[in-house]
Amino acid sequence: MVCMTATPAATSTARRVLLAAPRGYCAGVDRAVIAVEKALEQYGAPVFVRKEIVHNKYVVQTLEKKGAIFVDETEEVPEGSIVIFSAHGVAPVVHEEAAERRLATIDATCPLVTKVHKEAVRFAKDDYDILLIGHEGHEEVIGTSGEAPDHITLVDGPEDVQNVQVRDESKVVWLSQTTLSVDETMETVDALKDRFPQLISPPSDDICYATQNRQIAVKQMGAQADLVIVVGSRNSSNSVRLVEVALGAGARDAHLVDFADEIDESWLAGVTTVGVTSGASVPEILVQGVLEWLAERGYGDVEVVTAAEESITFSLPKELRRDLRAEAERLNAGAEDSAPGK
Ligand code: 0K2
Ligand code: SF4
Repeated sequence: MVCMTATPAATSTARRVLLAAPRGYCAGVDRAVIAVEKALEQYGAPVFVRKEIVHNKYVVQTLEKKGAIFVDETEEVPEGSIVIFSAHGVAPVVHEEAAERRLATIDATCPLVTKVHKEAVRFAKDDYDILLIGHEGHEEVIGTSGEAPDHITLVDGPEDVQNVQVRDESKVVWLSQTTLSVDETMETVDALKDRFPQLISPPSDDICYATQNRQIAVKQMGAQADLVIVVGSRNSSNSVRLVEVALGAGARDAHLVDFADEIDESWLAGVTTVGVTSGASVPEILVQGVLEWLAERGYGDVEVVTAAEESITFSLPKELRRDLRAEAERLNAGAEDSAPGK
């Protein structure tokens, strides 16, 4: 049994766990995972998903067991089937390919990623050079770049700034991937501004609220921790960033694990305070597994370090809402037809 309090204790030599809040699922991930589950209920298995719906091993394995089939490209999906696009977004060409193959699509792109796509389209239409700060090869960056490939240049961190070429220095804007380190992105922006003083910024933050809040929380918690354990998968950009931010905040040691059984006992040597958090694609059950593992080794006292409250939610993808409504109406009509007296 793990004991939890919400009040940070005074510095002590007793073993303890600091549990970051917020952590785990964001609104976009929750929506995307529920979209796959609802599609399986509504249409029956199999339902195809292009790429991992979110970058988490456990989520993918769990949905596979329920009948989801994960593919890399739409060409692997049999004609006429249903395919769901992941939370990270897709380039317009992927929608075109799906239409050519007569696939029924459900777009689970997070609305906050779609917002960045729309910014890219708008600035490209106004003929800006768009400097997209992000990690090369990441699905979100591929999707956003695909909105305006002739106008977008990827800038993969501060060290990449020297390589950037633009057509007109008076018409340059930066945008970013939603799941980057806030501090490193600002370093990149500063370096870009040194090179292009007329560079303009996105109309609102591209790094999303969830990424920002999880970094603020891990900074507060990491500053007091000897060891930070971040639950998340290796291909999860925002989870990997949490490890870096924890170390930057002063944690002596920090590791990323998918599951509690990946924790190495040797990490606990000389450790009094363990910080625990999780990426935006991580179900809480995995964090609970880590807390139990720690409690079994004397770290049963858990204090929650709250950096922000989150209440944002997103409605399901419109294709699903439409079909779920039609199904509800059909069931209602059936119930009325069979009602007593009919
Ligand atoms: O952090 P990543 O962008 O790699 O993605 P996930 O770990 O799947 O987290 C959810 C973010 C999805 C879109 O922003
Ligand atoms: Fe959306 Fe942010 Fe979650 Fe990505 S991390 S799915 S942008 S809320």
